[in-house]
Amino acid sequence: MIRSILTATAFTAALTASQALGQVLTRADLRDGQSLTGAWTYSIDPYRDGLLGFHRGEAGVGHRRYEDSDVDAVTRAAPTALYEYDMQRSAVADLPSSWLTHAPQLRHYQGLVWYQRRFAAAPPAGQRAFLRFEAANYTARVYLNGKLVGQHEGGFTPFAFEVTNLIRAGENNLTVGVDSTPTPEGVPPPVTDWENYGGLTRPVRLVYAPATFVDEAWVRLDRQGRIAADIKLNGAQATGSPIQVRIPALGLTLSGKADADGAWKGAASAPRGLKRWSPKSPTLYEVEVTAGADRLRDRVGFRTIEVKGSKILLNGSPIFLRGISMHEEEIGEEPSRIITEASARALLTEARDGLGVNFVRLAHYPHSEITTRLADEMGLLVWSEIPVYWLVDFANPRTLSLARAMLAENIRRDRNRASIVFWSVANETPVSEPRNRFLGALIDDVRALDDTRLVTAALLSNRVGRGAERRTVIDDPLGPKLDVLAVNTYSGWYGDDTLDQVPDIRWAATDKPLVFSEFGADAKAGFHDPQLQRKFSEDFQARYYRQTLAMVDKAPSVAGMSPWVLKDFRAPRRQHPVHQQGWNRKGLISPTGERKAAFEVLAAYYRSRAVTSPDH
Ligand code: GCB
Repeated sequence: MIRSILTATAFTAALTASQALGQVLTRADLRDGQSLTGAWTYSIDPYRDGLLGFHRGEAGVGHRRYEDSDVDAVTRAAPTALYEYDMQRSAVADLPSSWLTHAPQLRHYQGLVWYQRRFAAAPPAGQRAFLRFEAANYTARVYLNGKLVGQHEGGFTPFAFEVTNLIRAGENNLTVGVDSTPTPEGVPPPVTDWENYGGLTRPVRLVYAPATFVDEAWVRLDRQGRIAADIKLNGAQATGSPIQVRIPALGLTLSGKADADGAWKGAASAPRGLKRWSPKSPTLYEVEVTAGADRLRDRVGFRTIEVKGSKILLNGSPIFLRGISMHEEEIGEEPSRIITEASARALLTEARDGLGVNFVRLAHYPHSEITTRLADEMGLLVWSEIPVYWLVDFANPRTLSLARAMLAENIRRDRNRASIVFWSVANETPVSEPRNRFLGALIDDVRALDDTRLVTAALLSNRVGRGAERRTVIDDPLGPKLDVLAVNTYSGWYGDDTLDQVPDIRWAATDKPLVFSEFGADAKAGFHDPQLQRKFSEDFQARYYRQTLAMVDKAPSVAGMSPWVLKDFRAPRRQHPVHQQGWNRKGLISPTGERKAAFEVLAAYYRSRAVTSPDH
């Protein structure tokens, strides 16, 4: 790893001090605009010279990658000029993609990379222009035509900056400095169990909208069973502007006028003909929101999700969640977090049609909008989470505001996705007072932003009692604040239990639904050891699944599971030279998609579950 003299913490502190987080610009993926994906040039900047000079003052002219200059022309005109970069003649990368695969020497690079794209624009008269990034990992500074337009921290949620006054008719120069360096006060923290894919990993677009436009359009079936809409306009003409929400296939129109804040809420009883969204029939309706000159469309499914005792009810009937966890990493030898519709479809299809799942846990951070839209279409229930993982700096107010911003960005982005049934606020975080307060604040935020979904967190469990009384309990003080208890458990892989003991591990009953949010064991595809059944063999993993499923079957209150994990994924902590080679091998399929023996064990289990608890 290449190290930097300006610490990453100093870099992000400078970011947040100078500029607030960007807007989400909800549903922007459906707006008119111009795609800026494709060829960008890039330049690494391990010492962050493009930001600060060698005595920590202003960066030297010859280092400022973001300037709107033609380095070659400048140095021809002034032979004394010294430039130590030239973005126009730098290497070219095809974005979106992490930089880890741009060139072999970048495979382990963590730090700052500058990207530049020159493009022609033709801004329509009277329209506002925004640059919208679906994600940049981890911090991003965005410059248009040499001017800083904004900065954002957080690698998995979208942000947008208005550039109406900076965009030029004709040639434009967009430069983005992306720094992947994790910081102790960031979210996620520096130590995780997945690859830190630095870069512009999701699409970038120039989006146009009228002077007053629909900035938020949350449309859903509310808790009273009505179709409800919360609309927020942005622009000088917002106040008093007439708003219409139409669902033509249902013959439904809601209308009203924006208040002084540009906001309006409306609701109407759901028409009798409404077909509710479910895994069995994932019906989506065209929804059209109009306000003044703006018209925004979305495809929305309508369903309810609630908890009754230890059951999860979808549209009023109990559903068992036959799930799988997955990382955002495409199938292939050298993944680079390139999520296209095809790569997302390949993962979700293997989960739904291969394993027979009706539920995916999108771990451990918000996945691409492409994936959540596809889940809507394919009828997959979704667990969505933010990367409050292991040990974040719970006592630090800055870390809390960052996590709250990410949570809000994620919820605002995806509140219209019927597939999403859980918002999860954390994964395996150690219990402490500051942590309980931190997560408590996040849970309150979820409830304020969206009262139509369930709140959960992946917790840890404890063994209590002796002999016949020995059982596993979830005694996390966060439990009472959650709708669904979720637990990660690895007995038989980590810890001292043998696989023979696993089926007899007893779980205490809970008064809420319990989801086994993770269990799993590593196996290197192709390594068989039928006799000894050593760890890392497919045989061990298959037996681990059989034994763990027997345990799950005996546990009371179980409403579902999402074993760990669909596919082997890059994990720098995993360096066994024979079995792991930098991959977490708990996948049911290998990096290139070969199914391991345990795949069929889980698939067979889900086939039998689908008979006893059919989807509806
Ligand atoms: C966990 C974590 C997950 C890891 C997994 C493992 O509990 O939540 O991120 O990858 O265990 O493989 O150890």
